[in-house]
Amino acid sequence: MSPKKINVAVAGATGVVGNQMVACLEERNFPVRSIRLLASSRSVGRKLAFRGEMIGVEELKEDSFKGVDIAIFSAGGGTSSHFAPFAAKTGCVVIDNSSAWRMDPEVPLVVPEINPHAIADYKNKGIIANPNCSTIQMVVALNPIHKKCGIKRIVVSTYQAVSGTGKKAVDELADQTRSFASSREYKTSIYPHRIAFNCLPHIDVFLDNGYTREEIKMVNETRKILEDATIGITATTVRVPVFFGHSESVNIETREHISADEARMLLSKAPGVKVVDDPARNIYPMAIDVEGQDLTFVGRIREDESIPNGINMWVVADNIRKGAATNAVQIAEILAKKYL
Ligand code: NAP
Ligand code: 3JN
Repeated sequence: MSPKKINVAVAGATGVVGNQMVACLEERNFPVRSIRLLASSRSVGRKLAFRGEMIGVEELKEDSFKGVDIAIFSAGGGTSSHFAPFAAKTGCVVIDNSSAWRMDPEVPLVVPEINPHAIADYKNKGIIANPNCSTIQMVVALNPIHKKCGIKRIVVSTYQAVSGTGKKAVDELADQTRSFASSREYKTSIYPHRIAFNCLPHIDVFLDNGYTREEIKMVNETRKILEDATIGITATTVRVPVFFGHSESVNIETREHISADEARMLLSKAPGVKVVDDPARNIYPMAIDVEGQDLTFVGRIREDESIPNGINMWVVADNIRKGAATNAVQIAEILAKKYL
C-alpha cells in the first residue's frame, strides 16, 4: 500500500534550518501532497525550490494552517509560542524546533532513535518538540551506554558552529574572516565579540546561576529524553569559528563499569551512530566531514583514568541536519506512518 499523502507547512522556511527542512523532506522522499512555505512578511514574493517546482513564500498568519496535516516550525521561540496553538487548534500536528515547548510536561520531546514511543503524546496539545541540536547529538551517542550501564554524571563541553545562530551569523563569520585576512577593519553585530579566529564561551543568554541558557537546555532536555531525572549534568557551551557541524567533548561516569572497547562495540551497533575512531591513523570525527550527513559521529573513545567507571568521547554531527531538520523530518515520518 502506498503511504498516505500529507499536507505540510514549513514555518521559517527561508531560514538556515527551514531551508534544510524543505531539502530533507525532498531527499527523504517524505509523502508530501502539498507544501506551504511560511516566513515573515519580509519574504513574501520570494520563491523556494521543492521537487523541481518554485513555490512562493507566504506570510505566517494565525489562519495559515487550514487543511495542513503537519506543520514544522523553525521561526524562533516567540513565533512558535504564538502560532503553534493556532495550528494545533486547526487540527494539524506541530513539530516545533524552538525551545518554546520543550519542557512543557504535556509536550513530548523526541529523538526517534531513543524515545519514538513519546510521539503518541502529541495528542495532549497537538505539539511535538524537537530538542536543541547540542542535546540531540549527545543523547544519540549516550543512550546505548545509559541503557546498558546507567549514566550517573555527564560533563560536556561543546564547540558549536555559527550556523546554529542563523544566516546572519554565517555571513558575519565569512565577512570577519575576509576582513581579518586582508587587514581591514571588521564589524561585529551578531556576537558580542569577534568570532573569526576566536572562541566565545557564551551561547544564548547568561542566567543568574552563571550558566548560559544553552547549557541549561542541555541539562533539562537530556534528562527528559533519557527519562531519568537523576543524571548529574554540567555543560559549557562554546561558539567556535566553524560554519557547520557541532563538536562535543563528553565525559561520563557510569553506574556499572564499561571498558572503552565495549563502549566502542556498543556504539558501532547503535542506531544513528557511526564510530570513527582510529587515532593511530589520525582518524576521528571532524566538523568538516559531517556537513550534509544525518548520522552522529563518535570517536576518541577512551577510559577516563581519573575515576573507576569513566568514559571520554568526542561527538560530532551536522547541527542543521541531525541537530534540527533531519530529526524533525524523522518525527514527521513516524507520525505519518503510525498516527495520521
Ligand atoms: P534564521 O536563519 O535567522 O531564520 C529565521 C526564520 O524565521 C526565517 O525564515 C524568518 O523569516 C522566520 N521568522 C522570523 N521571525 C518571524 C515571524 N515573526 N513570523 C514568521 N517568520 C519569522 O534562523 P535559523 O537558524 O533558521 O533558526 C530559526 C529557529 O530555529 C531558531 O530561532 C530556533 O528557535 C530554531 N533552531 C533550533 C535549533 C535546534 O537546536 N534544534 C537550531 C537552530 C535553530 P524571514 O526570512 O522572512 O525573516
Ligand atoms: O546556537 C546553536 O548552536 C543552537 C541554537 C539554537 C537556538 C537558537 C535560537 C533560539 C534555539 C534553540 O533551538 O534552543 C533557540 C530557541 O528556540 O530558544
